[in-house]
Amino acid sequence: MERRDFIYTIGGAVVGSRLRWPVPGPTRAVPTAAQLQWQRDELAMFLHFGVNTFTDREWGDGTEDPAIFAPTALDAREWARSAKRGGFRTLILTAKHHDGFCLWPTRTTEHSVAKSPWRGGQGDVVRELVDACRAEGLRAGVYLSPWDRNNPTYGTGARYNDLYCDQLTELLTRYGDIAEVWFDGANGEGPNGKRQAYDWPRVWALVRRLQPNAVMFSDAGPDVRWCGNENGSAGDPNWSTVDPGVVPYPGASGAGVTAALQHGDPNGAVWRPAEADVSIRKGWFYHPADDDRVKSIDELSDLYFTSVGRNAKLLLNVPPTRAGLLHDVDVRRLAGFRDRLQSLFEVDHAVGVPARWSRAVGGRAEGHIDLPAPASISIARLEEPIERGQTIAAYALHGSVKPASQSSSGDWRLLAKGSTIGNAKLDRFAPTTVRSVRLSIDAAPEPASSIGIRLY
Ligand code: FUL
Repeated sequence: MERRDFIYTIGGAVVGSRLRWPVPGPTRAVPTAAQLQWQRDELAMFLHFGVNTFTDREWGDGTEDPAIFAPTALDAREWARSAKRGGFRTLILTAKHHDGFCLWPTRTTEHSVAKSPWRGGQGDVVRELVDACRAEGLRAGVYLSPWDRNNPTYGTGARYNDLYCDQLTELLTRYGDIAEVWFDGANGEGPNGKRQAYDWPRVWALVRRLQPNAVMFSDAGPDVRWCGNENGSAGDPNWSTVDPGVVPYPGASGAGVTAALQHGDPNGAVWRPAEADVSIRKGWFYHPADDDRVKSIDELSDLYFTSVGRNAKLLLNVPPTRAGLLHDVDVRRLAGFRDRLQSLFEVDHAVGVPARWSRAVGGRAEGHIDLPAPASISIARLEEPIERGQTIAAYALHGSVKPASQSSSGDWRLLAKGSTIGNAKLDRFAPTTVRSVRLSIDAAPEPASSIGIRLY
């Protein structure tokens, strides 16, 4: 058996240790360049903003007067700066929520910012968001609610589909690169409500043609999937591969849907990683009554572990106020969140340490790293090279106070045990002083090619 030692680098710097062994090329689904970028960004910010901000509601009914949309000091640059300070890489705006009010001056309906007093009816929130993102080096995304409670064509089938595609066309041709298009599966129409038969293949093909580098989000992807809840908590295990037949369209219900969204499928033919959406506040829209219910830094940091740390991406909603600004409390929490992550992940004790693997047979493998000196660690970050797909189904991480070569079986203490790894798996454990760690891969549908290990 061939024996090799490796370290690996990202952006030119040695960032961790990597156990690596030779395997044939991947036969499993792999991400596109856009999906890879999307996941490596780790954090995106959601901005729920619109007439609900002014009515204090979560779901508008579509009868709102556009004149109520009157932010007094809207500053998208402030949103972008706060997002950047918090470590977020993409901002996704509710260009249209279920109430049908469009935050850009659309030709498709009168129900838009063009009929509001804001900026004298000349305003365009999507434009301001996109410009702010460009200025801060961030990506922009749009949420366009399929469910529309204002438009008279909603429920007619083809006519609404035409209108929806026209709205998408405006959003995807007027503003340059859009990184993510978010399709919400919600539809609260009761049994007597309108039923719209969406033409999803047409919608997806349109987005692909107009913005080939954008990822599309919905329950059913096609590029990234909902994680099955709105708590920011991805499944464990969490495979980035899915069986596309289980959730064929956004909002689909049925046996196995929730489990498929939460966990993916190790044998799934399609790469569709999970996005974990959650609000920093109780609601998605800004409500003054929620000012003392903003998630704490501890809670935000926990969310990082249950989303990014479980092979998902975190989409955190931070809703602008009626002024059109992020609330001070939220802004402080975002900065505190970033500072917390920075301090937790400041010192990687595995940086530059050569990793040795001792066996790689079938789906099983084992390797170790020796640290230069004993170190107290309490977090492990494991990483698969997902550009080759995702394969690990079970692992265990042990630590010893002695170098691996001097450790007998009684010296190894279990630090963490888990199932999937994917882009990142974070495990927290009681602070433990170790000189070496041993990683065993106990199950994998295909042998993994390498695993990154970082120890904090
Ligand atoms: C849900 C919507 O009904 C909520 O209002 C919010 O937009 C959330 C992100 O998705 O389905």
